[in-house]
Amino acid sequence: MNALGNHILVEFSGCTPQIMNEVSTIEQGMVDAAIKAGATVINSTFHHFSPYGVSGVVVIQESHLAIHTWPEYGYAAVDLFTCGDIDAWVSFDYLKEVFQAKNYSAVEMRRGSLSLLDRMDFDLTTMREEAKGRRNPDFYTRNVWFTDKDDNQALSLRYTGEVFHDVQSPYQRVKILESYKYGKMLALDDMVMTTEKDEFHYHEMISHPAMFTHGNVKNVLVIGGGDGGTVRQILRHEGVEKVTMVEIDGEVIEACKKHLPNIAASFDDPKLELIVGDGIAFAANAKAESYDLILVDGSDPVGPAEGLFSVEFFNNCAKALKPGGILLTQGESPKFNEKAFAELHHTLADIFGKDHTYTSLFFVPTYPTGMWSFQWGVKGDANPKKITNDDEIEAFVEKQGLRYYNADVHRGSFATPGFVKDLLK
Ligand code: SPD
Repeated sequence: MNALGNHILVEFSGCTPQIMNEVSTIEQGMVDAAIKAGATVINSTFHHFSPYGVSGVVVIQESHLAIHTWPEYGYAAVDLFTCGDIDAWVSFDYLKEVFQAKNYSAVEMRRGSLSLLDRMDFDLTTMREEAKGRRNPDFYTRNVWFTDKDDNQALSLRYTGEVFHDVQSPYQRVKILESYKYGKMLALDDMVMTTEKDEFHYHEMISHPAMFTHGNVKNVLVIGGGDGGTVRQILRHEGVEKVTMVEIDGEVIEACKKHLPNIAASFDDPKLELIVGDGIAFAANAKAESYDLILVDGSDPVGPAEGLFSVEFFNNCAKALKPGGILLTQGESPKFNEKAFAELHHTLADIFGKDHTYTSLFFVPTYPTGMWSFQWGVKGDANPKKITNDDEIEAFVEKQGLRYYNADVHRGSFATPGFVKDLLK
């Protein structure tokens, strides 16, 4: 070859969109494509973007293979840059099959034309000696990332590439992945919902503060909450007589029962009535003044959960609450979804009255920005900021082995930073 390297710039189109969004399939395909061409793989780094798109590089001893995908266009831009005797067309042929590309084109160019370069002599001895102590291990490390993001911010979790469950339900894409730091996690439409290791932050805070504010909850309605974590916490309270849970997507329940059994641990509880159905319609038809507590444990306001942020839905929930009842809903993040956060607060303030509307903040390390909220509407005079039952709370915390909630955290969760106060004005 009269050049240092060979660069093939490939356009794959008409590819299967699902494959273009499958980071582990793409990574494996790229690594195998390198190996099939006779290259030595040093390292691979791949990243999945939410809701779709994958970027990654396989570094080989003979240069690199790189890819960027646009699943929504069934398109992948691939670079096959090799040097030495590697025939990257072997990689090209292989990837064409893996991606099920209907159309493809490629431009090949030589890089580093030897007729234009002069070789220079230089002494490597000292550099080699210095480098001995800092050699990288000569095996390739998988580096696959899951990203939950909007246009400007993201939260990424490194995961093993292992996808235990991946089903497109009639409502959303239901995935269970294995993250390194937080264990198995549930993602809906590529947004993190819960993980084995931090689920207690969210599930303790959606349930116990309202339970201890009310003080005598017997009949609970949970809308959403398909992973089962919320009903599990509610059912820790002995005074609860009945929990009705309405989850629209049975696929979420099944996936969590199978792969997250410690969270989905209470679906067989005799106090639970589990309804796989539309929570919005359920609230519209609910008997007036029948629940002490309504918890809305939905996902973000896109896709099937959008209606869980509407005025009509909250009006129906308010009607279904008994006097003195409490509504608490997943309130989004004041740092990530400022608009949804503020609008939700104002919707509840219009329905319940400004003085009966509260916002609690808590920390979830696996949600973008980490700062998340629950928003409250109280049908009566209970004030969650003014609890007096600390002893009862601490005894419960101790007995149940809670790890996030306690009386101090209860009060502290209502402390609002200035920028949050501004959003709530
Ligand atoms: N962006 C994440 C919002 C998630 C709300 N629901 C989580 C479900 C946990 N039961």
